[in-house]
Amino acid sequence: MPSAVSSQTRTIRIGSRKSQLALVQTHWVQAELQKNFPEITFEVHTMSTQGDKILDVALAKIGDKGLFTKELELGMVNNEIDFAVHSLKDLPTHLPLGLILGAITKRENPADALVVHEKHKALQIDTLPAGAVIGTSSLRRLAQLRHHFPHFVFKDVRGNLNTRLAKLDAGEYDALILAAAGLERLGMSDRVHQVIPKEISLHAVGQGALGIECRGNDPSLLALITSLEHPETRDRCLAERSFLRSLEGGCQVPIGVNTEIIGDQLTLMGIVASVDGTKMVTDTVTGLAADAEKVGIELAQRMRQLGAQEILEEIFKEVGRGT
Ligand code: DPM
Repeated sequence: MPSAVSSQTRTIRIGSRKSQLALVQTHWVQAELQKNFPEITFEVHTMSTQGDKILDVALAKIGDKGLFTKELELGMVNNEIDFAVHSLKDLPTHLPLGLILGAITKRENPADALVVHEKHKALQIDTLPAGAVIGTSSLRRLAQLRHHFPHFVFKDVRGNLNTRLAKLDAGEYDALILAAAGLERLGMSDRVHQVIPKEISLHAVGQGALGIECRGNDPSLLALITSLEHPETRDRCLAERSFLRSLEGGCQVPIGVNTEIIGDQLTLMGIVASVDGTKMVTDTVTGLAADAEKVGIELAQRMRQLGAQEILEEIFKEVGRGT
């Protein structure tokens, strides 16, 4: 197969989901590449994924592999698109044969954010009243928040960001927990009422970064994509993904992380929590950023010895293994 880049048309097809957030992200990638390679044409091709179609079922219950990525991956395998832009946290840690994670872009704030109904605007997460209805479909957020705030009522919420915010504003929830990065990218930073500190809740693996997935057999295409790589984000996210992969946790299990790089040292903190928030295992490993994946594996091994595996087995029994 001729390389996509050396082909006569020099048009590169970028695959994206259709959601507003996905398109903002993909258009950013498209614009950056266009700047770096003005002689090439970059086109965006949109596709719906299973996760876009099933909107009425709790995410954790669908728990399928690559809920937001599979159709785009098929598109690459079938040569309908050349690469795909994903929210890295939605990209499974095991990729289909022939596909690789070509680049990881600079991360936005990876933390979760509290978004409140107007009537609570004087309050913070630790002052919201008992019985406050908190909207989230993330088992990770649910488990960690339940641990600290057992007096809240947690309720599933699905749909795109605007749908969720509309439900909040209509009074269906007292507050939502959403990724700060998603709100920021959509120009809604003003809805970030409080950034949830890591002492309360660790973020998801890869949160706030974009992952560009491509075919592994096309070095000239890879060379385009790696122009967008952000080395520090890559090292942090590779450690996080290696931790998740080693624990065999999918993206729908209560596993959270925090990473930091100082000099050449990378520190990875992890948490595995039971869904009811009563059991938690947490630990931290520091190692060379250049050995990011090793740091992730080591943390997983240590946390397994501390009981993380038992907590995960319990959850897999209920919701399946996911990705
Ligand atoms: C994954 C989760 C959620 C998304 C689970 C988790 C949140 C689901 C929910 C794996 N993917 O975080 O524990 O709260 O109902 C998703 C969002 C973004 C990427 C939205 C969000 C934007 C932020 C980013 C959905 N995927 O988390 O509020 O790029 O990291």
